[in-house]
Amino acid sequence: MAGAPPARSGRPGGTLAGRTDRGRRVLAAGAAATALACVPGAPATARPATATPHVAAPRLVPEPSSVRAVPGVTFTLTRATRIVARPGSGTAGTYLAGILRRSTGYRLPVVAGGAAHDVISLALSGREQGEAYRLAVSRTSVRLEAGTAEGLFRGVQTLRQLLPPAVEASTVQRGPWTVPGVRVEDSPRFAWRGTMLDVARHFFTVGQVERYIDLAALYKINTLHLHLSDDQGWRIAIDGWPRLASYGGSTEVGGGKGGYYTQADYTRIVRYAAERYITVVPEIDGPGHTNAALASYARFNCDDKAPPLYTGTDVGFSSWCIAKPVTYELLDDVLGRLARLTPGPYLHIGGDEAHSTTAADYATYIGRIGPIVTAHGKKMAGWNEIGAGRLPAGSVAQYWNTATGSESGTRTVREAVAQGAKVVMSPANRAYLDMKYDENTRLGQDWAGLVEVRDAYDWDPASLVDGVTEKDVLGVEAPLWSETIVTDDDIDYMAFPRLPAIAEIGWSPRAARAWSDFRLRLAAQGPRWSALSVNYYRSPQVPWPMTAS
Ligand code: TNX
Repeated sequence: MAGAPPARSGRPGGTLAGRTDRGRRVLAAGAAATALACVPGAPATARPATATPHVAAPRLVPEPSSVRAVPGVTFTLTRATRIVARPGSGTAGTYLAGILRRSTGYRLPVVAGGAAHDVISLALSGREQGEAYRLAVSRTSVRLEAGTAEGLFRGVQTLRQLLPPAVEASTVQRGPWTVPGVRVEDSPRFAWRGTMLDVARHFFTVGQVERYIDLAALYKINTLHLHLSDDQGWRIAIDGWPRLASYGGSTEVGGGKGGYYTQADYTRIVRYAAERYITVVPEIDGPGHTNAALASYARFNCDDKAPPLYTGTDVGFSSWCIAKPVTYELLDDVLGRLARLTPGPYLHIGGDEAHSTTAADYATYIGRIGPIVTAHGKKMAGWNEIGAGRLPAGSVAQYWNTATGSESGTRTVREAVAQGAKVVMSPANRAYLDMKYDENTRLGQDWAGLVEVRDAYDWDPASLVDGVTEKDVLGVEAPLWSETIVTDDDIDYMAFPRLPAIAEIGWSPRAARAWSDFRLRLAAQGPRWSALSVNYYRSPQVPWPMTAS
Protein backbone atom coordinates (compact mmCIF):
# COMPACT_ATOMS: atom_id res chain seq x y z
CA MET A 1 0.00 0.00 0.00
CA ALA A 2 3.00 2.27 0.30
CA GLY A 3 3.04 5.12 -2.15
CA ALA A 4 2.47 8.80 -2.51
CA PRO A 5 -0.23 9.95 -0.12
CA PRO A 6 -3.50 10.59 -1.91
CA ALA A 7 -4.52 14.18 -2.53
CA ARG A 8 -6.11 15.30 0.66
CA SER A 9 -8.94 17.45 1.63
CA GLY A 10 -8.96 19.14 4.95
CA ARG A 11 -5.38 20.36 5.13
CA PRO A 12 -4.12 23.91 5.28
CA GLY A 13 -3.95 25.34 1.81
CA GLY A 14 -6.64 22.91 0.71
CA THR A 15 -9.99 23.29 -0.93
CA LEU A 16 -13.43 24.27 0.25
CA ALA A 17 -13.53 20.94 2.05
CA GLY A 18 -10.33 22.04 3.71
CA ARG A 19 -12.04 25.05 5.19
CA THR A 20 -14.85 22.89 6.50
CA ASP A 21 -12.27 20.69 8.04
CA ARG A 22 -10.39 23.53 9.70
CA GLY A 23 -13.71 24.59 11.15
CA ARG A 24 -14.05 21.12 12.52
CA ARG A 25 -10.61 21.33 14.09
CA VAL A 26 -11.43 24.61 15.79
CA LEU A 27 -14.53 22.96 17.18
CA ALA A 28 -12.44 20.05 18.37
CA ALA A 29 -9.95 22.32 20.08
CA GLY A 30 -12.77 24.25 21.70
CA ALA A 31 -14.33 21.05 22.95
CA ALA A 32 -11.06 19.96 24.49
CA ALA A 33 -10.61 23.26 26.24
CA THR A 34 -14.14 23.51 27.57
CA ALA A 35 -13.99 19.93 28.80
CA LEU A 36 -11.78 21.23 31.60
CA ALA A 37 -8.41 20.64 30.04
CA CYS A 38 -6.17 20.13 33.03
CA VAL A 39 -2.76 20.39 31.46
CA PRO A 40 -0.66 23.43 30.72
CA GLY A 41 -0.47 24.04 27.02
CA ALA A 42 -4.11 23.24 26.36
CA PRO A 43 -5.56 25.37 23.56
CA ALA A 44 -6.12 28.94 24.71
CA THR A 45 -8.37 30.02 21.84
CA ALA A 46 -11.51 28.12 22.76
CA ARG A 47 -14.53 29.23 20.78
CA PRO A 48 -18.07 28.22 21.58
CA ALA A 49 -19.31 25.36 19.44
CA THR A 50 -22.30 26.52 17.46
CA ALA A 51 -23.11 24.04 14.69
CA THR A 52 -23.93 20.86 16.60
CA PRO A 53 -24.00 21.80 20.27
CA HIS A 54 -24.20 18.40 21.95
CA VAL A 55 -22.08 16.36 19.61
CA ALA A 56 -18.32 16.47 19.69
CA ALA A 57 -16.63 16.96 16.33
CA PRO A 58 -14.87 13.82 15.14
CA ARG A 59 -11.54 13.30 16.79
CA LEU A 60 -10.20 10.11 15.28
CA VAL A 61 -7.03 8.09 15.70
CA PRO A 62 -5.62 7.23 13.25
CA GLU A 63 -6.60 10.31 11.26
CA PRO A 64 -8.39 9.24 8.06
CA SER A 65 -7.31 10.31 4.58
CA SER A 66 -10.35 12.56 4.33
CA VAL A 67 -12.97 13.66 6.85
CA ARG A 68 -15.73 16.06 5.96
CA ALA A 69 -18.19 17.18 8.61
CA VAL A 70 -21.83 17.49 7.54
CA PRO A 71 -22.92 20.47 9.64
CA GLY A 72 -26.14 20.23 11.59
CA VAL A 73 -26.66 16.54 10.90
CA THR A 74 -26.56 13.76 13.47
CA PHE A 75 -27.59 10.11 13.54
CA THR A 76 -28.91 8.72 16.80
CA LEU A 77 -28.81 5.04 17.57
CA THR A 78 -31.88 3.66 19.33
CA ARG A 79 -33.09 0.24 20.32
CA ALA A 80 -34.98 0.15 17.01
CA THR A 81 -31.84 0.57 14.89
CA ARG A 82 -30.80 -2.44 12.83
CA ILE A 83 -27.40 -3.46 11.58
CA VAL A 84 -27.65 -4.52 7.96
CA ALA A 85 -24.61 -6.62 7.11
CA ARG A 86 -24.75 -7.47 3.42
CA PRO A 87 -23.32 -10.78 2.22
CA GLY A 88 -19.55 -10.86 2.33
CA SER A 89 -19.23 -8.39 5.17
CA GLY A 90 -17.47 -10.91 7.42
CA THR A 91 -17.30 -10.32 11.16
CA ALA A 92 -17.73 -6.53 11.09
CA GLY A 93 -21.49 -6.52 11.77
CA THR A 94 -21.47 -8.96 14.66
CA TYR A 95 -18.36 -7.34 16.13
CA LEU A 96 -20.09 -3.96 16.13
CA ALA A 97 -23.31 -5.44 17.53
CA GLY A 98 -21.31 -7.03 20.38
CA ILE A 99 -19.74 -3.73 21.37
CA LEU A 100 -23.03 -1.85 21.15
CA ARG A 101 -24.91 -4.50 23.13
CA ARG A 102 -22.69 -4.20 26.19
CA SER A 103 -22.79 -0.44 26.60
CA THR A 104 -26.13 0.58 25.09
CA GLY A 105 -28.02 -2.49 26.26
CA TYR A 106 -29.65 -2.63 22.80
CA ARG A 107 -29.74 -6.02 21.20
CA LEU A 108 -29.49 -4.69 17.68
CA PRO A 109 -30.35 -7.37 15.14
CA VAL A 110 -27.75 -8.10 12.48
CA VAL A 111 -29.71 -8.77 9.31
CA ALA A 112 -28.71 -9.34 5.69
CA GLY A 113 -31.00 -6.74 4.08
CA GLY A 114 -34.04 -4.52 4.47
CA ALA A 115 -35.11 -0.90 4.71
CA ALA A 116 -32.64 1.96 4.44
CA HIS A 117 -33.93 3.92 7.46
CA ASP A 118 -32.63 3.74 10.97
CA VAL A 119 -29.86 1.38 9.95
CA ILE A 120 -26.16 0.95 10.15
CA SER A 121 -25.43 -0.73 6.85
CA LEU A 122 -22.24 -2.56 5.94
CA ALA A 123 -21.80 -3.46 2.31
CA LEU A 124 -19.14 -4.48 -0.15
CA SER A 125 -18.66 -2.19 -3.09
CA GLY A 126 -16.45 -2.22 -6.15
CA ARG A 127 -15.08 1.23 -5.40
CA GLU A 128 -12.58 0.37 -2.68
CA GLN A 129 -9.84 -2.21 -2.32
CA GLY A 130 -8.12 -3.94 0.58
CA GLU A 131 -8.51 -2.09 3.86
CA ALA A 132 -9.98 1.07 2.31
CA TYR A 133 -13.50 2.07 3.30
CA ARG A 134 -15.92 4.97 3.12
CA LEU A 135 -18.35 5.98 5.81
CA ALA A 136 -21.33 8.33 5.48
CA VAL A 137 -23.41 9.43 8.46
CA SER A 138 -26.76 11.03 7.66
CA ARG A 139 -29.84 11.73 9.79
CA THR A 140 -31.34 8.34 8.98
CA SER A 141 -28.42 5.99 8.45
CA VAL A 142 -24.79 5.16 8.86
CA ARG A 143 -23.49 3.66 5.64
CA LEU A 144 -20.18 1.86 5.53
CA GLU A 145 -18.75 0.54 2.26
CA ALA A 146 -15.54 -1.27 1.45
CA GLY A 147 -14.12 -3.60 -1.14
CA THR A 148 -13.44 -6.32 1.44
CA ALA A 149 -14.69 -7.51 4.81
CA GLU A 150 -11.38 -6.32 6.22
CA GLY A 151 -12.09 -2.81 5.00
CA LEU A 152 -15.51 -2.88 6.65
CA PHE A 153 -13.91 -3.97 9.92
CA ARG A 154 -11.48 -1.03 9.77
CA GLY A 155 -14.41 1.28 9.10
CA VAL A 156 -16.26 -0.08 12.14
CA GLN A 157 -13.33 1.13 14.27
CA THR A 158 -13.88 4.63 12.92
CA LEU A 159 -17.58 4.40 13.73
CA ARG A 160 -16.76 3.34 17.32
CA GLN A 161 -14.74 6.51 17.73
CA LEU A 162 -17.57 8.64 16.37
CA LEU A 163 -19.88 7.39 19.12
CA PRO A 164 -19.58 8.82 22.65
CA PRO A 165 -16.76 7.31 24.78
CA ALA A 166 -19.26 5.50 27.01
CA VAL A 167 -19.92 3.17 24.07
CA GLU A 168 -16.74 1.36 25.12
CA ALA A 169 -18.04 0.50 28.59
CA SER A 170 -18.67 -3.11 29.52
CA THR A 171 -21.89 -2.30 31.38
CA VAL A 172 -25.05 -0.52 30.24
CA GLN A 173 -24.67 3.27 30.09
CA ARG A 174 -27.07 6.09 29.44
CA GLY A 175 -27.20 7.55 25.91
CA PRO A 176 -28.00 9.38 23.79
CA TRP A 177 -25.94 7.43 21.27
CA THR A 178 -25.39 10.18 18.78
CA VAL A 179 -22.99 10.18 15.83
CA PRO A 180 -22.01 13.44 14.10
CA GLY A 181 -22.85 13.79 10.41
CA VAL A 182 -19.68 13.06 8.54
CA ARG A 183 -18.22 11.64 5.36
CA VAL A 184 -15.00 9.71 5.69
CA GLU A 185 -12.88 8.27 2.88
CA ASP A 186 -9.97 6.31 4.13
CA SER A 187 -7.22 3.86 3.28
CA PRO A 188 -3.92 2.92 4.91
CA ARG A 189 -0.51 4.27 3.97
CA PHE A 190 1.35 1.06 4.89
CA ALA A 191 0.40 -2.61 4.63
CA TRP A 192 2.09 -3.79 7.87
CA ARG A 193 0.89 -2.00 10.99
CA GLY A 194 2.01 -4.19 13.81
CA THR A 195 2.60 -4.61 17.45
CA MET A 196 4.73 -7.27 19.10
CA LEU A 197 4.09 -8.97 22.39
CA ASP A 198 7.06 -10.64 24.10
CA VAL A 199 5.41 -13.66 25.72
CA ALA A 200 8.84 -15.19 26.43
CA ARG A 201 10.30 -12.91 29.12
CA HIS A 202 6.97 -12.99 30.93
CA PHE A 203 4.26 -15.33 29.81
CA PHE A 204 0.81 -13.94 28.98
CA THR A 205 -2.28 -16.13 28.87
CA VAL A 206 -4.51 -16.55 25.82
CA GLY A 207 -7.04 -14.24 27.48
CA GLN A 208 -4.41 -11.55 28.01
CA VAL A 209 -3.30 -11.77 24.40
CA GLU A 210 -6.91 -11.57 23.21
CA ARG A 211 -7.49 -8.48 25.30
CA TYR A 212 -4.43 -6.84 23.74
CA ILE A 213 -5.66 -7.83 20.27
CA ASP A 214 -8.97 -6.05 20.90
CA LEU A 215 -7.25 -2.88 22.07
CA ALA A 216 -4.92 -2.91 19.06
CA ALA A 217 -7.84 -3.50 16.66
CA LEU A 218 -9.39 -0.20 17.76
CA TYR A 219 -6.42 1.59 16.16
CA LYS A 220 -6.50 -0.45 12.92
CA ILE A 221 -3.43 -2.51 13.80
CA ASN A 222 -3.36 -5.48 11.41
CA THR A 223 -0.33 -7.51 12.51
CA LEU A 224 0.39 -9.24 15.83
CA HIS A 225 3.98 -10.42 16.12
CA LEU A 226 4.35 -12.97 18.91
CA HIS A 227 7.86 -13.37 20.31
CA LEU A 228 7.45 -17.04 21.25
CA SER A 229 10.94 -17.99 22.38
CA ASP A 230 13.87 -16.42 24.13
CA ASP A 231 16.53 -17.20 26.73
CA GLN A 232 13.96 -17.12 29.52
CA GLY A 233 11.21 -19.22 27.99
CA TRP A 234 9.92 -21.35 25.11
CA ARG A 235 6.19 -20.74 24.80
CA ILE A 236 4.73 -23.12 22.20
CA ALA A 237 4.30 -26.89 22.40
CA ILE A 238 5.96 -28.67 19.46
CA ASP A 239 5.23 -32.32 18.61
CA GLY A 240 8.26 -34.54 19.06
CA TRP A 241 10.11 -32.05 21.28
CA PRO A 242 7.98 -31.98 24.44
CA ARG A 243 10.64 -30.62 26.78
CA LEU A 244 10.87 -27.35 24.84
CA ALA A 245 7.58 -26.23 26.36
CA SER A 246 7.29 -28.40 29.48
CA TYR A 247 10.79 -27.54 30.74
CA GLY A 248 11.89 -24.63 28.54
CA GLY A 249 8.58 -22.90 29.26
CA SER A 250 8.59 -23.57 32.99
CA THR A 251 9.94 -20.23 34.16
CA GLU A 252 10.30 -16.56 33.18
CA VAL A 253 12.18 -13.41 34.16
CA GLY A 254 12.28 -13.18 37.94
CA GLY A 255 11.73 -16.93 38.40
CA GLY A 256 7.93 -17.10 38.10
CA LYS A 257 6.29 -20.21 36.77
CA GLY A 258 6.11 -19.15 33.12
CA GLY A 259 3.82 -21.14 30.88
CA TYR A 260 3.29 -22.08 27.26
CA TYR A 261 0.62 -22.33 24.59
CA THR A 262 -0.63 -25.69 23.49
CA GLN A 263 -1.17 -25.84 19.75
CA ALA A 264 -4.90 -25.47 20.45
CA ASP A 265 -4.18 -22.31 22.49
CA TYR A 266 -2.08 -20.88 19.69
CA THR A 267 -4.81 -21.70 17.19
CA ARG A 268 -7.32 -19.88 19.38
CA ILE A 269 -5.12 -16.77 19.36
CA VAL A 270 -4.69 -16.97 15.59
CA ARG A 271 -8.44 -17.34 15.07
CA TYR A 272 -9.31 -14.54 17.49
CA ALA A 273 -6.87 -12.27 15.68
CA ALA A 274 -8.20 -13.33 12.26
CA GLU A 275 -11.74 -12.43 13.31
CA ARG A 276 -10.35 -8.93 13.82
CA TYR A 277 -8.42 -9.06 10.54
CA ILE A 278 -5.13 -9.20 12.38
CA THR A 279 -2.41 -11.47 11.02
CA VAL A 280 -0.27 -13.35 13.52
CA VAL A 281 3.47 -13.48 12.81
CA PRO A 282 5.09 -16.08 15.10
CA GLU A 283 8.76 -15.60 16.02
CA ILE A 284 11.23 -18.28 17.01
CA ASP A 285 14.38 -16.35 17.84
CA GLY A 286 17.85 -17.64 16.91
CA PRO A 287 20.73 -18.25 16.73
CA GLY A 288 20.95 -16.10 19.92
CA HIS A 289 18.21 -15.81 22.52
CA THR A 290 18.00 -19.61 22.62
CA ASN A 291 18.90 -20.56 26.20
CA ALA A 292 15.48 -22.00 27.06
CA ALA A 293 15.73 -24.48 24.17
CA LEU A 294 19.40 -25.25 24.85
CA ALA A 295 18.46 -25.99 28.48
CA SER A 296 15.72 -28.37 27.37
CA TYR A 297 17.85 -30.78 25.30
CA ALA A 298 21.55 -31.37 25.97
CA ARG A 299 22.10 -32.48 22.38
CA PHE A 300 21.28 -29.02 21.00
CA ASN A 301 24.53 -27.82 22.56
CA CYS A 302 27.93 -28.10 20.84
CA ASP A 303 29.37 -29.62 24.06
CA ASP A 304 26.30 -31.81 24.71
CA LYS A 305 25.79 -30.12 28.07
CA ALA A 306 22.49 -28.40 28.82
CA PRO A 307 22.86 -25.02 30.53
CA PRO A 308 20.54 -24.17 33.41
CA LEU A 309 17.29 -22.30 32.85
CA TYR A 310 17.75 -18.53 32.91
CA THR A 311 15.56 -15.97 34.66
CA GLY A 312 17.69 -12.81 34.37
CA THR A 313 17.57 -10.10 31.71
CA ASP A 314 20.98 -10.25 30.02
CA VAL A 315 21.15 -10.75 26.27
CA GLY A 316 23.72 -12.15 23.87
CA PHE A 317 25.05 -15.17 25.80
CA SER A 318 23.38 -18.11 24.02
CA SER A 319 23.70 -19.62 20.54
CA TRP A 320 22.36 -22.56 18.59
CA CYS A 321 25.13 -24.99 17.67
CA ILE A 322 25.50 -23.96 14.03
CA ALA A 323 27.44 -27.07 12.94
CA LYS A 324 25.06 -29.68 14.33
CA PRO A 325 22.43 -31.28 12.06
CA VAL A 326 20.00 -31.56 15.00
CA THR A 327 19.72 -27.75 15.03
CA TYR A 328 18.15 -27.82 11.57
CA GLU A 329 16.05 -30.93 12.25
CA LEU A 330 14.55 -29.05 15.18
CA LEU A 331 14.03 -25.84 13.21
CA ASP A 332 12.41 -27.75 10.37
CA ASP A 333 9.95 -29.32 12.82
CA VAL A 334 9.26 -26.07 14.68
CA LEU A 335 8.89 -23.85 11.62
CA GLY A 336 6.94 -26.53 9.77
CA ARG A 337 4.50 -26.81 12.65
CA LEU A 338 4.13 -23.05 12.96
CA ALA A 339 3.66 -22.76 9.20
CA ARG A 340 0.76 -25.21 9.39
CA LEU A 341 -0.83 -23.44 12.36
CA THR A 342 -0.41 -19.93 10.97
CA PRO A 343 -2.50 -18.72 8.01
CA GLY A 344 -0.44 -15.52 7.56
CA PRO A 345 2.44 -15.39 5.06
CA TYR A 346 5.36 -14.78 7.45
CA LEU A 347 7.51 -16.71 9.90
CA HIS A 348 9.82 -14.47 11.96
CA ILE A 349 13.18 -16.07 12.68
CA GLY A 350 14.56 -13.45 15.07
CA GLY A 351 18.26 -13.11 14.31
CA ASP A 352 18.96 -10.24 16.72
CA GLU A 353 21.83 -9.78 19.13
CA ALA A 354 23.64 -13.01 18.27
CA HIS A 355 26.72 -11.89 20.19
CA SER A 356 27.81 -15.47 20.95
CA THR A 357 27.73 -16.59 17.32
CA THR A 358 30.65 -15.76 15.02
CA ALA A 359 29.89 -13.64 11.97
CA ALA A 360 30.66 -16.58 9.69
CA ASP A 361 28.40 -18.91 11.67
CA TYR A 362 25.69 -16.28 11.65
CA ALA A 363 25.76 -16.02 7.87
CA THR A 364 25.73 -19.83 7.61
CA TYR A 365 22.72 -19.97 9.88
CA ILE A 366 20.69 -17.40 7.94
CA GLY A 367 21.63 -19.19 4.72
CA ARG A 368 20.24 -22.44 6.13
CA ILE A 369 17.09 -21.20 7.80
CA GLY A 370 15.85 -19.20 4.80
CA PRO A 371 15.26 -22.30 2.65
CA ILE A 372 13.52 -24.04 5.60
CA VAL A 373 11.03 -21.16 5.85
CA THR A 374 10.53 -21.18 2.09
CA ALA A 375 10.07 -24.97 1.98
CA HIS A 376 7.14 -24.58 4.36
CA GLY A 377 5.49 -22.09 2.05
CA LYS A 378 6.22 -18.95 4.06
CA LYS A 379 8.21 -15.77 3.70
CA MET A 380 10.95 -14.96 6.16
CA ALA A 381 10.91 -12.03 8.54
CA GLY A 382 13.74 -11.24 10.95
CA TRP A 383 15.40 -8.40 12.84
CA ASN A 384 17.65 -6.17 10.72
CA GLU A 385 20.78 -8.25 11.44
CA ILE A 386 19.51 -10.89 8.98
CA GLY A 387 20.66 -8.57 6.17
CA ALA A 388 24.18 -9.90 6.83
CA GLY A 389 23.06 -13.30 5.52
CA ARG A 390 21.48 -14.52 2.30
CA LEU A 391 17.76 -13.79 2.24
CA PRO A 392 15.06 -15.61 0.30
CA ALA A 393 12.89 -13.56 -2.07
CA GLY A 394 10.14 -11.63 -0.32
CA SER A 395 11.91 -11.35 3.05
CA VAL A 396 11.20 -8.64 5.62
CA ALA A 397 13.87 -7.00 7.77
CA GLN A 398 12.61 -5.38 10.95
CA TYR A 399 14.72 -2.34 11.77
CA TRP A 400 15.06 -1.98 15.53
CA ASN A 401 18.25 -0.01 16.07
CA THR A 402 18.17 3.68 16.79
CA ALA A 403 18.69 5.90 13.78
CA THR A 404 21.92 7.43 14.98
CA GLY A 405 23.05 4.92 17.55
CA SER A 406 24.03 1.94 15.48
CA GLU A 407 26.12 1.78 12.36
CA SER A 408 25.73 -1.98 12.16
CA GLY A 409 21.97 -1.56 12.27
CA THR A 410 21.86 0.79 9.32
CA ARG A 411 24.40 -1.33 7.45
CA THR A 412 22.49 -4.57 7.83
CA VAL A 413 19.13 -3.04 6.98
CA ARG A 414 20.63 -1.59 3.80
CA GLU A 415 22.12 -4.99 2.99
CA ALA A 416 18.65 -6.46 3.37
CA VAL A 417 17.16 -3.81 1.08
CA ALA A 418 19.93 -4.44 -1.46
CA GLN A 419 18.75 -8.06 -1.55
CA GLY A 420 15.20 -6.94 -2.29
CA ALA A 421 13.82 -7.23 1.25
CA LYS A 422 11.15 -4.86 2.54
CA VAL A 423 11.56 -3.09 5.87
CA VAL A 424 9.32 -2.88 8.91
CA MET A 425 10.34 0.09 11.01
CA SER A 426 10.59 -0.36 14.78
CA PRO A 427 13.34 2.07 15.80
CA ALA A 428 13.86 1.46 19.50
CA ASN A 429 14.07 5.15 20.45
CA ARG A 430 10.66 5.78 18.81
CA ALA A 431 8.64 2.60 18.56
CA TYR A 432 9.68 0.45 21.53
CA LEU A 433 6.81 0.29 23.97
CA ASP A 434 9.11 -0.96 26.74
CA MET A 435 11.15 2.25 26.88
CA LYS A 436 10.35 4.49 29.83
CA TYR A 437 8.37 7.67 29.10
CA ASP A 438 10.48 9.71 31.50
CA GLU A 439 12.88 9.09 34.36
CA ASN A 440 9.98 8.47 36.75
CA THR A 441 8.37 5.67 34.77
CA ARG A 442 8.26 2.65 37.09
CA LEU A 443 8.30 0.05 34.31
CA GLY A 444 10.50 -0.44 31.31
CA GLN A 445 14.06 0.18 30.20
CA ASP A 446 15.99 3.20 28.97
CA TRP A 447 18.86 1.82 26.89
CA ALA A 448 17.42 3.43 23.76
CA GLY A 449 16.46 6.62 25.60
CA LEU A 450 13.28 7.95 27.13
CA VAL A 451 10.32 7.83 24.73
CA GLU A 452 7.58 10.35 25.52
CA VAL A 453 4.42 10.33 23.43
CA ARG A 454 5.69 13.01 21.10
CA ASP A 455 8.90 11.05 20.48
CA ALA A 456 6.80 8.01 19.57
CA TYR A 457 4.73 10.11 17.14
CA ASP A 458 7.04 12.68 15.57
CA TRP A 459 9.06 10.70 13.03
CA ASP A 460 8.53 9.17 9.66
CA PRO A 461 9.38 5.63 8.55
CA ALA A 462 10.31 6.71 5.03
CA SER A 463 12.97 9.22 6.07
CA LEU A 464 14.53 7.61 9.13
CA VAL A 465 17.42 5.69 7.60
CA ASP A 466 19.41 6.98 4.62
CA GLY A 467 18.95 4.53 1.79
CA VAL A 468 15.61 3.20 3.07
CA THR A 469 12.85 5.06 1.29
CA GLU A 470 9.06 4.89 1.09
CA LYS A 471 9.10 2.14 -1.54
CA ASP A 472 11.28 -0.06 0.71
CA VAL A 473 9.07 0.33 3.76
CA LEU A 474 6.37 -2.26 4.29
CA GLY A 475 5.21 -0.66 7.50
CA VAL A 476 5.75 -0.03 11.18
CA GLU A 477 5.60 -2.05 14.35
CA ALA A 478 5.58 -1.24 18.05
CA PRO A 479 7.23 -4.05 20.03
CA LEU A 480 6.44 -4.56 23.71
CA TRP A 481 9.35 -6.41 25.29
CA SER A 482 8.32 -7.83 28.64
CA GLU A 483 11.35 -8.01 30.93
CA THR A 484 9.52 -5.63 33.31
CA ILE A 485 5.95 -6.21 32.11
CA VAL A 486 3.83 -8.62 34.16
CA THR A 487 0.16 -7.61 34.30
CA ASP A 488 -2.53 -6.26 31.98
CA ASP A 489 -2.13 -2.93 33.73
CA ASP A 490 1.58 -2.99 32.86
CA ILE A 491 0.83 -3.77 29.20
CA ASP A 492 -1.73 -0.96 29.06
CA TYR A 493 0.50 1.60 30.69
CA MET A 494 3.35 1.12 28.24
CA ALA A 495 1.19 0.67 25.13
CA PHE A 496 -1.19 3.58 25.72
CA PRO A 497 -0.86 6.17 24.35
CA ARG A 498 2.18 5.12 22.32
CA LEU A 499 0.61 2.24 20.39
CA PRO A 500 -2.02 4.56 18.87
CA ALA A 501 0.81 6.94 17.91
CA ILE A 502 2.61 4.21 15.97
CA ALA A 503 -0.69 3.01 14.54
CA GLU A 504 -1.33 6.48 13.11
CA ILE A 505 2.15 6.61 11.57
CA GLY A 506 1.33 3.34 9.83
CA TRP A 507 -2.16 4.30 8.66
CA SER A 508 -2.48 8.03 8.02
CA PRO A 509 -1.10 9.95 5.03
CA ARG A 510 2.14 11.74 5.87
CA ALA A 511 0.53 15.09 5.12
CA ALA A 512 -2.28 14.42 7.61
CA ARG A 513 0.03 14.05 10.56
CA ALA A 514 0.95 16.92 12.88
CA TRP A 515 1.73 16.61 16.58
CA SER A 516 -0.27 19.74 17.45
CA ASP A 517 -3.41 18.11 16.08
CA PHE A 518 -2.61 14.55 17.17
CA ARG A 519 -2.33 15.51 20.83
CA LEU A 520 -5.91 16.84 20.75
CA ARG A 521 -7.24 13.74 19.04
CA LEU A 522 -5.29 11.59 21.48
CA ALA A 523 -6.78 13.50 24.40
CA ALA A 524 -10.21 12.45 23.17
CA GLN A 525 -9.16 8.81 23.48
CA GLY A 526 -8.60 9.15 27.24
CA PRO A 527 -12.28 8.79 28.20
CA ARG A 528 -12.50 5.79 25.84
CA TRP A 529 -9.60 4.10 27.60
CA SER A 530 -11.21 4.86 30.94
CA ALA A 531 -14.42 3.22 29.71
CA LEU A 532 -12.36 0.22 28.56
CA SER A 533 -10.52 0.08 31.93
CA VAL A 534 -7.23 0.70 30.13
CA ASN A 535 -4.55 1.85 32.55
CA TYR A 536 -2.98 4.50 30.32
CA TYR A 537 -0.11 6.88 30.95
CA ARG A 538 -1.41 10.42 31.51
CA SER A 539 1.34 12.11 29.55
CA PRO A 540 1.74 15.80 30.44
CA GLN A 541 2.15 16.42 26.70
CA VAL A 542 -1.53 15.66 26.08
CA PRO A 543 -4.45 17.89 27.19
CA TRP A 544 -6.59 15.13 28.70
CA PRO A 545 -10.11 16.10 29.66
CA MET A 546 -10.39 16.21 33.49
CA THR A 547 -13.13 13.60 33.45
CA ALA A 548 -10.73 11.04 32.07
CA SER A 549 -8.57 10.92 35.19
C1 TNX B 1 16.68 -5.57 22.60
S1 TNX B 1 15.55 -5.28 20.06
C2 TNX B 1 16.22 -6.81 22.20
C3 TNX B 1 15.39 -7.60 23.12
C4 TNX B 1 15.17 -6.90 24.42
C5 TNX B 1 14.95 -5.43 24.18
C6 TNX B 1 14.61 -4.66 25.43
C7 TNX B 1 15.88 -6.69 19.87
C8 TNX B 1 15.64 -7.20 18.55
N1 TNX B 1 16.34 -7.33 20.94
O1 TNX B 1 15.97 -8.86 23.33
O2 TNX B 1 14.07 -7.47 25.04
O3 TNX B 1 16.11 -4.89 23.61
O4 TNX B 1 14.30 -3.34 25.15
